[in-house]
Amino acid sequence: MPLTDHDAQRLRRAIALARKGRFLVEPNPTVGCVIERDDAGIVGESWHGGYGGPHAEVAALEMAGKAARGATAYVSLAPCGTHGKTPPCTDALLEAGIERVVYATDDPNPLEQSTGVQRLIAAGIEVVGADGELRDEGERLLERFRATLSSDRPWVALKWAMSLDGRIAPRRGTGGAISGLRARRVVHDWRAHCDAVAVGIETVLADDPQLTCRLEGGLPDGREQPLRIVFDAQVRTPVDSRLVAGVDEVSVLIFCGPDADTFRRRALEERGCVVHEIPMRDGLLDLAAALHFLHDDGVRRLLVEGGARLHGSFLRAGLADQVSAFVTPTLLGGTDAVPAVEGTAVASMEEALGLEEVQWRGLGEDVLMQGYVRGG
Ligand code: AOF
Ligand code: ZN
Repeated sequence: MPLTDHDAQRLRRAIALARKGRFLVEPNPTVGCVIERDDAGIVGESWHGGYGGPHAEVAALEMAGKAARGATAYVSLAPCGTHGKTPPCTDALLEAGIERVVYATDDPNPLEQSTGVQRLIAAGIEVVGADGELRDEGERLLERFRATLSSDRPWVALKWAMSLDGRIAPRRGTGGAISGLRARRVVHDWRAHCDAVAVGIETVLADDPQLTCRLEGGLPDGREQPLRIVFDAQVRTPVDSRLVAGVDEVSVLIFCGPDADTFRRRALEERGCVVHEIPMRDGLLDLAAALHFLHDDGVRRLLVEGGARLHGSFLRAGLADQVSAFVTPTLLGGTDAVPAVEGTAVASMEEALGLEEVQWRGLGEDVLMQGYVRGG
């Protein structure tokens, strides 16, 4: 049976919902889902809202509860039939008593190969895939996902909080929170929805960060603390830092250069840190080599939380995929305050690095601005 006009309208709604997951789920696809019953209208709708978190269908089914029995599920992507970080959506749909599934486009994940759709059909569910314009719209949601499927490095999200005059600290070597409480809570949620969090050694020395997710309600269901990473060419991470102090609970990986001090390296290893040597490139750690290593280790989403040098290096190497910047209404003033991104500036506005699909929202007094790095 082809799609009705009503189906098309609901599928469009699912596609619009999917976009709410932008900047939160990559390298996973953004997916939206609407659940509707002929007699009761829309009983549930949601989207994939965090990497490693519930898929769109599962979130929408949770909202629908018992009302999902006998309903149609509209999904922007064919429901998954395999077990990734979360159980297959097809199981959840069948268990909830969904009788019809309408989806916009197929999942290009080679692990999927329509297993979800086949299982639904085998279970006697009516499954309808869109074609034409609607399928194209669904496909457009997957552009970045397709690119990441063949990538051999993790998705890299840069995050910083800066004053209104674009500074992340008053002076080199100083730290302290710039953004407000609401913004900081958001960051803890991001830490729960990535595989690893990275900083540069200067940030460790200035802030002594823990880099763990410390949400009031604890870690979200099924999530673990992210691996904590320090880019530290000379292994200067202090053995009495908070990172090292908590290594038995949450792992620490330090990337060092070939001429790192053996004594300091051994001291960190004895404390339980993993120290991995990578080559240098132009006097700095070779970030591409580090990312390949992380990808081999199963890291798919990496959150980079500073400092300015590390941001600059990722951007200059073309290895950053998204920027998420909190802007706070304070002024640090002066050229000696630390800028959000260090390195040599572009020569002219024409060379400036632009962001795509830019989105902003207020969080208390702060503004969160996010975008995809062009060509990232
Ligand atoms: C869906 N609904 O909302 C999404 C899907 O590791 P996991 O469990 O999050 O699985 C990730 C894979 O699941 C991803 O590569 C893609 O194939 C599919 N994404 N599928 O049914 C969703 N996000
Ligand atoms: Zn799924």
